[in-house]
Amino acid sequence: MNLFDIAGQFSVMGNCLDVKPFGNGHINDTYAVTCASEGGVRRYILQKLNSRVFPHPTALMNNFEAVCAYLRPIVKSEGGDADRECLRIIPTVNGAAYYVDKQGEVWRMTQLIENTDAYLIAENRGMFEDAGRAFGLFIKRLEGFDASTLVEVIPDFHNTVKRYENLEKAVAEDKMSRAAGVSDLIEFARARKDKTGIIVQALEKGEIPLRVTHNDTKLNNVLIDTATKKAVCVIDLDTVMPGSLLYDFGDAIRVGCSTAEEDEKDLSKVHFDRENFVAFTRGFMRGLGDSITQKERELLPVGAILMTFECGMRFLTDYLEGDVYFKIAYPEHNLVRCRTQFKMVEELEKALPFMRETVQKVYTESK
Ligand code: ADP
Ligand code: GN1
Ligand code: MG
Repeated sequence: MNLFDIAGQFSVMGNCLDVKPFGNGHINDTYAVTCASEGGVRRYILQKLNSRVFPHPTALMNNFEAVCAYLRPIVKSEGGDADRECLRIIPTVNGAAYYVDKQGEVWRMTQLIENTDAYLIAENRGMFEDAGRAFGLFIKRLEGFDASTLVEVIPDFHNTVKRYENLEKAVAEDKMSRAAGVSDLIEFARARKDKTGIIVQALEKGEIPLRVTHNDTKLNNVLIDTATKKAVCVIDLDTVMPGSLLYDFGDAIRVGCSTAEEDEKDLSKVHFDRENFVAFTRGFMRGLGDSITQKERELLPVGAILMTFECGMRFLTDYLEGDVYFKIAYPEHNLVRCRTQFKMVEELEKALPFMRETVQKVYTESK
């Protein structure tokens, strides 16, 4: 089946004129579909779900639909434009939330939100601050959502202790005979083993609340208005699950406070951007308002370190396992990504006192 036939399985307006690859996510295959009817031209996002990462599409799409349905009236009641600020699922011609092709691949469609862009690196601090506001607001808006109705699509997604165990398992199995070449990185991870439980234990002890969180808050998962450069819509809802807001804060800092891209080969370019940290913290706390607890505030800087460390471990694990999870463009891609993450961990560790002061300062300013 070609892409036009697959697009034709959905309730689009008019005829499909064009289907082309779009965006640069690491997991799903994403296409922009252009359709024309007498009413004009409309574009849609068509995605082939990564079935290895997401083996239970019904549960995933139920989560996705439930979150969108919950957010829409909230956005409207706040005077927002729900068609721009919330994703809308386009059902199949049979009214289903997704389509399964003859190879068993799962496809879904959403409306393409026009006049927006996704950024790998923020163009300026204001943009990153507003992305922070959008991610904070996303959590705040979902505060009343019953987390127990969401399926944990990837169990232990941000369980850093388990991510560490998975790395050790990959080292022990060493399927690709790559471990000897990365002993420095394995040692780097081992030296931080005792830190891996901080968030998990805080959740277990009830010191911080379990919330509905996004769990994948890199900058290109929020669409930015082309003209105003303001954050319009949080996308990539595949991993919306019960979690901690420290995950969302930390993962965003991991990407947005690095002076280089995730796969920069020259590590001398990878630094912690302090001003970006101030900007994001300000935006995130504004978005959350009173929702954030004192203990969560206290742990925000640790969240940044742990999420960066965890992501580095995931890239390293995937490299050792033979690149079976993240899309790669060349054989060492996951290794390069791991090195940038671990460099950022060092940068963040050095900046811990600064991050703590900043959180306190931003909080005091907001009172
Ligand atoms: P992945 O899980 O692979 O990261 P995403 O859902 O994040 O997939 O989509 C990949 C990219 O496609 C995004 O970073 C963004 O550039 C673009 N994109 C996704 N959904 C939309 C949408 N509804 N409107 C406009 N662009 C979108
Ligand atoms: C993946 O889907 P995407 O590209 O937004 C991954 C995240 C990682 C990120 C690293 C479902 O995000 O957890 O942090 O790559 N998503 C999943 O860039 O594993
Ligand atoms: Mg994405």
